[in-house]
Amino acid sequence: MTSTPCLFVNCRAATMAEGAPYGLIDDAAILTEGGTIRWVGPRADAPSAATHDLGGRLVTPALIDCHTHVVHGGHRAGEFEQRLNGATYEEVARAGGGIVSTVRATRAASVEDLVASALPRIDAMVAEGVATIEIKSGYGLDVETELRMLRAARALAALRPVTIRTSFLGAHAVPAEYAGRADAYIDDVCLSALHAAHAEGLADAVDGFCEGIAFSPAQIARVFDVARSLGLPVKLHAEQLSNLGGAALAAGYQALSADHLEYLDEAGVQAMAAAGTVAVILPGAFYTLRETKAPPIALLRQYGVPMAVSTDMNPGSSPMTSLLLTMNMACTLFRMTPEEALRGATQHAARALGLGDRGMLAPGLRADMVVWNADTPAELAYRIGFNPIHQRIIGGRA
Ligand code: DI6
Ligand code: FE
Repeated sequence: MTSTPCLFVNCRAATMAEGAPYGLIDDAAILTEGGTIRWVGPRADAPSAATHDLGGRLVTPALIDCHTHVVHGGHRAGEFEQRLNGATYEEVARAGGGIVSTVRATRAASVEDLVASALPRIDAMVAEGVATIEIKSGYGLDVETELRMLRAARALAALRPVTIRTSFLGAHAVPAEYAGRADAYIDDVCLSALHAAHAEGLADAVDGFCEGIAFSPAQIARVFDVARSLGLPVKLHAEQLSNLGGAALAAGYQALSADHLEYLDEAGVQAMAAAGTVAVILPGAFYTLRETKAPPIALLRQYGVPMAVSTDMNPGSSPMTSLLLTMNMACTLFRMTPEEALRGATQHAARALGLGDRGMLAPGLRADMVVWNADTPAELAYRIGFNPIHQRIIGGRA
């Protein structure tokens, strides 16, 4: 971390401050010191300090991927291929595919294995300017493996210039050994694992999957009650495949976010707006599952619910690491604007993680920034499969 003040000049800064579109400052200067932004504004008004010329390029806050399952064992390319060769969902499941295959592979993996397999995916994210990544457990579904996943997530933070935030997702699926006994799974495994994860400082938040194929609102509420008693914030996979009222349930717990939301209704939107819960939009899963019902973007906009966008990186429904492509998909598939997409990968993603120290270029916030070979911020969502990154400045360090 460099503590000498540095003035980044000759750049267009998309500060994401409210007021102007993208909070754009055309000929901007950004003063950093000790890993923190001290001043942002027009270059003509800048305080004097040693300068660093950014060649007229675009600068944004570093990107934030606020919903990932990037730590997991194995992959599911085989079942992807089987399906495209005509196998039915049932045939794939009978051949040991689906989420259970990821659980099997994750249980067989050591912390070192999980770290090694996640690293190339983390690197792909970092290469696109992502500097904060949320990582969930949820493919262990037994106490030890849930803890191993979270330990692997924590270990990754020491290996790359990223902040990792963990979410305990013990309520992701009912493992085969508890088939038909979801309540017993919650009591015997999920809540024990949550207490153990909290005791070891492994969980920054608690997540769940509220869905017919996963857990009911009542079961999720039991997990959230324990989260609340431990002082942990919650978030929820809600309304992805059907409407069970998960978003309103989460909002009732002042959730940081409700995620997916394809089947969200107006009452759910209102509950989220009242609670200040962020809507995390996940177009990668929508695309992979060939879902046809889009989340209610216009309603979320109308009620002023902040929208984040994220990869949902996971081996089943969203084997995608590109947050830039996610931004493009949010625009093309869901008609979000390029500005909403960029706010969704910066300012609102930070809020979805409860992080008040990043996501914008403003005094007092972390100096996590990305310099792009781009003229305008809309280019970030506009291009498909192209990475215009020029440079990362993490903790003020160029
Ligand atoms: N929503 C999903 O789509 C996935 N998990 C979740 O909470 C599916 C995860 C998988 O298939 O591995
Ligand atoms: Fe997910």
